[in-house]
Amino acid sequence: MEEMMNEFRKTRELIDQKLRKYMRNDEPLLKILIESIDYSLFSGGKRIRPLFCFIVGEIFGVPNKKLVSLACAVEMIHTASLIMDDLPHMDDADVRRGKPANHIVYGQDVASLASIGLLTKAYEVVLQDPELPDDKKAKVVQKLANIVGIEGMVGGQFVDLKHSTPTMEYSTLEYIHIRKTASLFMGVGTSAGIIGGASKEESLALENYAKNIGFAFQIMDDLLDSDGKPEEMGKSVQKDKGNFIKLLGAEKSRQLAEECAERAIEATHIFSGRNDKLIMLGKMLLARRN
Ligand code: GRG
Repeated sequence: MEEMMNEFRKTRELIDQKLRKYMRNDEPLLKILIESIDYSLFSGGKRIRPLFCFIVGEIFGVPNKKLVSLACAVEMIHTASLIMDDLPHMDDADVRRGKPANHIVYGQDVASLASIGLLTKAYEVVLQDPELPDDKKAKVVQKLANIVGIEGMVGGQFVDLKHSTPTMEYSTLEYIHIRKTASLFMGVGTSAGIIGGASKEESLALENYAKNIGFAFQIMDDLLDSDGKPEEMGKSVQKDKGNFIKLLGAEKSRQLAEECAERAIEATHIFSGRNDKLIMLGKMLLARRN
């Protein structure tokens, strides 16, 4: 576990350094927009998705320099989604990562543009990466667009906004969180697999692993929200919407998260002998406190 924590710290440093490079923009007229993007991009995100990206890369012997554009792209997509999610016409949250949400500081107009700007940049950094061959870049961008779009995060957010209630069907809750949360993990796993030359079976295993850890991650998020106070959690919590705790109760939710983690671990057997970090990541996500 200590080795993993060290790797995690190094990943955060590398990602911060590369993100600063990708986001560098000296145009004076854009100063506030870039400031608003930086405000959210460098506000203490855990960088779990980039870590997952590098772990998958290692399985296929791919050096981090071939994965870093993808790792940064997913962090850009993730941050773009958080900025948008917090907006008043979405989840209407004032606090994110212990700080005022982007739109509270910069206004809704700037926050919306920061979100779209980051999302678009994500595709650009992959497409411009000289380390990757064109066919792989195209496949990765197609995968990312798919997991963000109507069948992915956008669809999940829509169903969350329009159909989430404390008494909704469990299948609706599942629909929402596979798309809002797990799909980005799925996009990371399969995209890193594309870069690593994964076979069809390996790609399916990565998708299955990612779906399960992403889902477990969301259940843990709900458990932490239900236990925590907003100031401890660093974000607004306890909104009048359905979540795992309201639908299943805390104990069953925890049990479900553990089952998902077990399913994730089973999915890694195809990588036997190279799957120790995937297993550790699953355990680490279940044990998380923030
Ligand atoms: C991609 C711009 C865009 C929109 C898609 C708004 C939207 C549609 C989707 C919202 C998705 C969302 C907010 C999901 C929540 C996922 C989640 C559990 C976030 C917390 O992740 P952590 O704990 O966050 O990794 P940190 O702060 O560590 O980065």
